[in-house]
Amino acid sequence: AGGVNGAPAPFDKGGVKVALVSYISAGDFFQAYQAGAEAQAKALDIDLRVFPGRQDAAAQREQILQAINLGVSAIVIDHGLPESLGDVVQQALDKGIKVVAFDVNLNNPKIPQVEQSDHELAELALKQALKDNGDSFKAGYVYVAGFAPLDRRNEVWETFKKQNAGVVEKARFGNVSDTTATSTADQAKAALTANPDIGVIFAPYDEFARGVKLAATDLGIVNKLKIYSADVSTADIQEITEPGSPWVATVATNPAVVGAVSIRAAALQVAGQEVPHQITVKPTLLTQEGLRAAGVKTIEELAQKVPAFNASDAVTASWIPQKLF
Ligand code: SR1
Repeated sequence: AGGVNGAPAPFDKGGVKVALVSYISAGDFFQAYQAGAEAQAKALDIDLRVFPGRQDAAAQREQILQAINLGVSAIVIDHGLPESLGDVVQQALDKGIKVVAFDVNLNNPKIPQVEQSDHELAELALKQALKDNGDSFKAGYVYVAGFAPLDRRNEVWETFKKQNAGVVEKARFGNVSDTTATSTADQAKAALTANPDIGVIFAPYDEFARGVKLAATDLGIVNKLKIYSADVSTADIQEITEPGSPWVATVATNPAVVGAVSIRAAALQVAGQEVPHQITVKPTLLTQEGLRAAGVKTIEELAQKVPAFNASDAVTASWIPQKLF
């Protein structure tokens, strides 16, 4: 560990221990988020300890206790169930450990909350659905309650239905597990078979959208369905832009940038510097048409064309290296 030139203590010496404790690790979004956190940690000469998530609340609690015992200076908590985290997070704070929460509402003024502006994300996706389909359509909706970003996106969906009486939710389904896409595909198949008049699916998580696309392909109905989602990855871009794909739009940040922002929020707190309570990384609407026209095939190519995919100006400081990807 050599430290970072010009950085305040303890980053001038390097080797500051930080833990990243995730609830979910499977899937493109979470892998890219972790990669971004690792890149930012490396640039700050942080000794990042990654605790992979297994969708297991008890295991996540145990991992937070392990991180406390390791003597970390900060813990980034990436998703999770707030009811099972409150007391262990309080133990960390009581020991002077700084905590950052990404997409989990820990409701503590000492814990900055990172999010992707989920209301705006859902609004952009649904505005595109209206533009493409008019204000009267039968919809399927993919949702699992209890995940902060999905709950925030759900608030927008509920308002959207009230404002657009012609939009009818015919089916609601969804699953979050280590097999989210395939389990959601099984549910989607049943929902689409029972409701052949569904023409639009709001699936605000890329694993959900992938599952619905799988179901539509198996049922041979890709040409009568349009899928609107959240998130993006290189694999998603390929699925969106392939000929005949029903996945017509997504609204997304670069998850690697969100991971980097989470580490910066932890580092600034450890250095004794101010961090806003609410830290937002804004998403961008990406349509199938736009991606095809731009010839974008990977997230790296997207980052070259859309500046927001390269970096965020949230929680920066002159001593924090930012050119990571
Ligand atoms: C189960 S929650 C999944 C969401 O978390 C992140 O906010 C991603 O955007 C993903 O859609």
